[in-house]
Amino acid sequence: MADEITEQDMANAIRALAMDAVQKANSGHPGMPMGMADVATVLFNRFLKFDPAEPGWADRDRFVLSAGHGSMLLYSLLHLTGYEAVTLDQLRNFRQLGSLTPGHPEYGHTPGVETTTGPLGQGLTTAVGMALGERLLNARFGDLVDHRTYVIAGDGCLMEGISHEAISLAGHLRLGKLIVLWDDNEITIDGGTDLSVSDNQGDRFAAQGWHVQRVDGHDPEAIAVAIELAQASEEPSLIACRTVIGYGAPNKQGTSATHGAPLGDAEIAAARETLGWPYPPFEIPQPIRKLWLKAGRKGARARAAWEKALGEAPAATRTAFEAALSGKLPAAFAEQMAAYKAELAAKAPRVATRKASQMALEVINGAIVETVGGSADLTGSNNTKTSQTLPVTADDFSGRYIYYGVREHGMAAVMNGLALHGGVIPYGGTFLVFTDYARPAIRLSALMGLRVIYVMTHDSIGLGEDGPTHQPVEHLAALRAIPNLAVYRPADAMETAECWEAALQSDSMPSVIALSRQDLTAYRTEVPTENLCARGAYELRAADGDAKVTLIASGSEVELVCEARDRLQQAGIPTRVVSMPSWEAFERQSDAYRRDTLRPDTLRIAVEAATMLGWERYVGDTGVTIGMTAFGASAPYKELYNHFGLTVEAIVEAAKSRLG
Ligand SMILES: Cc1ncc(C[n+]2csc(CCOP(=O)(O)OP(=O)(O)O)c2C)c(N)n1
Ligand SMILES: [Mg+2]
Repeated sequence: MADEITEQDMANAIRALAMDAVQKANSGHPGMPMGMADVATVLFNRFLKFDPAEPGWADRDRFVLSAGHGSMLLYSLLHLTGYEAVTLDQLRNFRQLGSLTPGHPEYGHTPGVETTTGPLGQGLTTAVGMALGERLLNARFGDLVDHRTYVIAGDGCLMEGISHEAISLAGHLRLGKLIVLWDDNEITIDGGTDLSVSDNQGDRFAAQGWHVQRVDGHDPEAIAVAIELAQASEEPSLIACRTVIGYGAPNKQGTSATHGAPLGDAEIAAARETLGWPYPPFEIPQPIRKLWLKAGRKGARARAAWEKALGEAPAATRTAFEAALSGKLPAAFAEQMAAYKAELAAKAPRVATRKASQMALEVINGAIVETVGGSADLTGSNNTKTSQTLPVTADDFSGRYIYYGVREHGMAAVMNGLALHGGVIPYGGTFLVFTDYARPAIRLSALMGLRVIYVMTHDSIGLGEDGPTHQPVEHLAALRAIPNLAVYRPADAMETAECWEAALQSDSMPSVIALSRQDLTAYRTEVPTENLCARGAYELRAADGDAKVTLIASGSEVELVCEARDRLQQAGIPTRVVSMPSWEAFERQSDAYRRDTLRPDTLRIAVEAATMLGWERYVGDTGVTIGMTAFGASAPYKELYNHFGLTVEAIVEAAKSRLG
């Protein structure tokens, strides 16, 4: 048998595993793996540079299954090529609790899965970030970083709006080592794509600077030729692979019936007949298995050669490369931040926190060469650029600043790709209100536990005249609701430095740093002995006397509560102030610390220029929340604070009336 085995047989192994695993799980998506089995076989068998023995090899090609519902395609490939952890039993346990084979691929869960996919379009855009990461590191380390990024995307990925941002940015930056294999099967869940889309995708990609080819996705030689041409292209490549969804299932193929449901025993039996695959479920004949394992071993030599090259590289290069890939912050960073904070304590600058963020970044970018900044066309407002960060262009990837353009969603997903690629620490800015435009990718940063830092300025009605379209109200609450996402809202320059430091130190969590447009008084004027913001909340002002009231605020409203505290003290009501830049960090503190900070024995009043949803937990049943209950308005910001009742007087009055 060995001599006659073809890639068609190898592809049929994927088809069989996919239809059998979906049938056993009684849920899942057999159509896409069966349709793209030939394309994937050619890619993994002939082209992809990878080594199942070392899934983390830094110079491996990246493979992203953007059409994440086709997860059985990826799991079959990982199993067949020899990723040890992905056993046949794991395939048998497809979609079961605790298995390595969840419904959609999850990064950090299954070796060989490069990114979490399932929300259509995210994988494609994340892959743009990976391809960009490759170029950035290549500019720093030369041939040590020289790999490609391959994507399998479906009709759905290309319909999603984010695909426009992804394709446009990749074309603009001429990411020639990015190759997208489009599963052009003309089917989505509702039926034929003609129900909902008439785009000429080839023309669309070409118009955005891509190299475009069309092939029969069931013709291995045609696929191979197309991949070779794509590899040679200096532009990113789209290969439209015309396929039949559910290929091999004689009665259902070519229809949406194969998209997301088990084929059923009868159709599976018929498919076995059609494909010439007489073997029982989950059984792969040895000769076919051998060929697949051979495909999995072919990268070992390339990896050995790469490791040798790394070993022979100049010591300084090797050290820098390993330091970059480790993701650890350099020792000098803490010292330089300490010096900067001492300077802040002495100078007590009254600046907007967005400005303070830039001041901190000037130190950070000087100390950490891995940071790569950017903004979605608001560089001068977000203050994300510093003296060290020169622009990244299609002709020169040695810079550290990305002009993401007006593409918030794309920026966030690209930053995920940069973080996943490794070797860089991405941060990027827009207005806090537009986190809504980036939210699906922010959610994935959190789900994957990636160190991506979102610099979100203009964080409240405090931005003033631009009005309610630009004034976030519900955004802090919405972001705080995302698990594993640290949301920071610093109150002054010192807190901003501390929040940046905490964000950089959390290497398995993304952070949002919400920053003011308006200038804020410096309240932290002592040289800190610990990072108080990393505690989430802390006592900023003690009460004179036995505290009756605790005023809690974040960001710009700390100013209000500090003034209110002084008035209450003058009125004979001992009052303390708690600054609370991060709920998430606070929740991680000990019970004792939280109790001592919140002081439930006092009247607690929380103030924030945002919806107060959730603050009840910190003020208790008898406490008071003062915030926004409606959208903002267009006016100078001080007038807005008065108009919406966010005033020192309102806070003082609330305390007095409650204390009777
Ligand atoms: C953002 C998003 N919206 C909707 C879905 C639900 N969904 C999963 S697959 C799919 C259809 C995708 O069609 P296509 O990419 O052509 O996949 P095929 O049916 O060809 O496998 C949809 C709507 C999703 N996963 N993500
Ligand atoms: Mg489709």
